[in-house]
Amino acid sequence: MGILLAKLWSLWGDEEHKVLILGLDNAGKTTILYQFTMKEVVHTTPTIGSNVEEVKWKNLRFVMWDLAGQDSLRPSWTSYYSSTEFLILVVDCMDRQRIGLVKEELYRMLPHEDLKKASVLVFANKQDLKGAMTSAELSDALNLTSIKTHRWQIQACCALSGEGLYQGLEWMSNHIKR
Ligand SMILES: Nc1nc2c(ncn2[C@@H]2O[C@H](COP(=O)(O)OP(=O)(O)O)[C@@H](O)[C@H]2O)c(=O)[nH]1
Ligand SMILES: [Mg+2]
Repeated sequence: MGILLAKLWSLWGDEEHKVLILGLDNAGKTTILYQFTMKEVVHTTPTIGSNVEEVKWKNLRFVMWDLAGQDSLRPSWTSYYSSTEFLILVVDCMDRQRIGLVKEELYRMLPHEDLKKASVLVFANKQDLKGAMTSAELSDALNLTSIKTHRWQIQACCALSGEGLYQGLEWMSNHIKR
């Protein structure tokens, strides 16, 4: 009975879905989190090296962790991995020089035990800037089509205007694993 109730409850969408927002420093992670919370704000809890916010979308509750992306802080990402349902990788599409580094970080994360079940949403950010990589270019650069172990999606966006961000949320809501 308890299990049945829990299941019904989860169908009503009251469970939390853990989301990690990762990417190099300056990619636009915090801007994206801020855009999401401006629309459906609940509360803020800033902590050292990360921000966590609850984002409500439709009848779903996403708990989003925005982790600091500086070199020295990236190794600490693994301590946040457990029970992650979605990984949002934010990429600065003007930063062609560090795209190799982004790729390295992505393929370092994917095999991690705690991320096995996570779906990956790549935000090709800063599309408003002239000369930014398109999502197709970014997809090639990251070789996304080679990823068979995780469900993934790439979405072009501009975190400043919010363009594209909700398509990303929409994709996530459609890929909640029950
Ligand atoms: N032009 C442009 N700038 C952006 C965009 N998203 C973020 N930025 C800027 O990029 C810088 C880094 O953003 P931030 O969210 O702090 O990056 P984080 O280090 O990944 O958290 C800030 O100056 C933002 O205003 C975007 O879509 N277009
Ligand atoms: Mg930040």
